[in-house]
Amino acid sequence: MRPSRSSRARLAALLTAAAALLLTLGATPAQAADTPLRDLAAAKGKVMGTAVTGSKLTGAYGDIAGREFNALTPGNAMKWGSVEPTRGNFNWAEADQIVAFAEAHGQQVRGHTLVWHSQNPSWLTNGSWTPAELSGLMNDHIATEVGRYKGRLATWDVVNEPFNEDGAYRQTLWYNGLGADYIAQALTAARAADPSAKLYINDYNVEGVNAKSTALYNLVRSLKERGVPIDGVGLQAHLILGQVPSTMQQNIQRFADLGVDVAITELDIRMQLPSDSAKLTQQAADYKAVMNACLAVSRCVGVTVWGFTDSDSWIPSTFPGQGAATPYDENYAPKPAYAAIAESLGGGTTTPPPTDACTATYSVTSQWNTGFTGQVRISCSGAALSSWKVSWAYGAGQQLTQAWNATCTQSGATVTCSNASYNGTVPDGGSVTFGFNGSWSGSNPVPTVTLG
Ligand code: 9MR
Repeated sequence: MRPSRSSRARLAALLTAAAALLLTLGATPAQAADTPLRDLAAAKGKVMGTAVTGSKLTGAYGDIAGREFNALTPGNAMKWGSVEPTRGNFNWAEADQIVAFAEAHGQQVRGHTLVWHSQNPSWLTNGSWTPAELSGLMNDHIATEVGRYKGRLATWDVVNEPFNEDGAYRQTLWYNGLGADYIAQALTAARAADPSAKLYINDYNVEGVNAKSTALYNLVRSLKERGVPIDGVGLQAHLILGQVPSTMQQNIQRFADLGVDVAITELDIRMQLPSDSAKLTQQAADYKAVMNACLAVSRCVGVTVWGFTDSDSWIPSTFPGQGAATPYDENYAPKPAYAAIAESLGGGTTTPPPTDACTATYSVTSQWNTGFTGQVRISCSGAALSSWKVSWAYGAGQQLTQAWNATCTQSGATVTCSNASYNGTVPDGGSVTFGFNGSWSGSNPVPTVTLG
């Protein structure tokens, strides 16, 4: 017999509850912070955003996007190729959906992106245009798209990725057709179409001080001098594990000093797969370092992650073998990076009671201008060890110089120490301590130590 409508509904409800329970159980290793990231960020007057895919904004994905973030960036929905696939035929469905979702959830929207060399419709890239035609196409596109959302979007990435790595202008449809002035033209058109939106130039590999970020800096300075409307720079921050540029805060500050805002617009931190606890610990330290670099500069308006879950990240398809770049895993369980973001924003995380009966505790026992001495104590209660290994990731560039009563190595930020020949045994109710010297500058935060 076919189940009745009501028994089918009950079955569906039961299955949903079971799925929710599984998700909850899956999430226990790294509990979500008590306070959503968006509330922590708002208390500091900052943006905590995520890129989203419109079709996914239901179920757990929609719940997290709405609960944890106070800003959304459409990952692809507002690109020219998405909104005008054939000339004069517009498709605003996904862009409209994301804007409506954001408005329903009290979130800002970052429009992304108007003038870029990539993800353009083929009718545009395959056409042959005089400079006047090209300029007309660009200005009309900006007027149409920015005008459609006038007064509703906080920010636009007006020009995306205008520079090569060496700081020369990228040879694009726009640069080749209109010269470098396409940038000023685009900004001017965007301002005319929505005077209340903040207008940005956005690029990657411009997070630290280097040739490319210096070219961007010089461009922004000259635009400001000329009175061209420019409100901010977006530092995308597609980063590699353990490679947060040490000059990031300094770089953010120099843009701020020009009188523009700065946003971290596309943060993700990729690693070689599979991930493991040492890599995820390092990643958490890296996320925290980026957050702290932004939080240290008042004109840094906030941070947007480029997808909040590993199931919605561009990394695996673009960098085969790499991934795990976002703060939530593929099953929506928060990773250590999530807790690191929450901590940087002043939140606490609810950590589950330790399941191991042996624990490792790190402490700094003395510290002077450039150096410090620290120790790790491994204690057992209700269990014992015959050998041990601990690891941690330094979050502020600290470097181990010497260790005693353990064998230690440091690779990037990650330190791994294992027992000496004579102190592998930690009896039930006993402890073993080893010590080390290191160097530091700026700050010397205590890392989280993993035993095992
Ligand atoms: O996340 C976007 C991905 O889905 C697209 O396939 C890709 C195409 O280039 O663009 C990705 O987003 C990019 C963003 O628009 C600009 N900065 C680099 C991002 C990653 O490629």
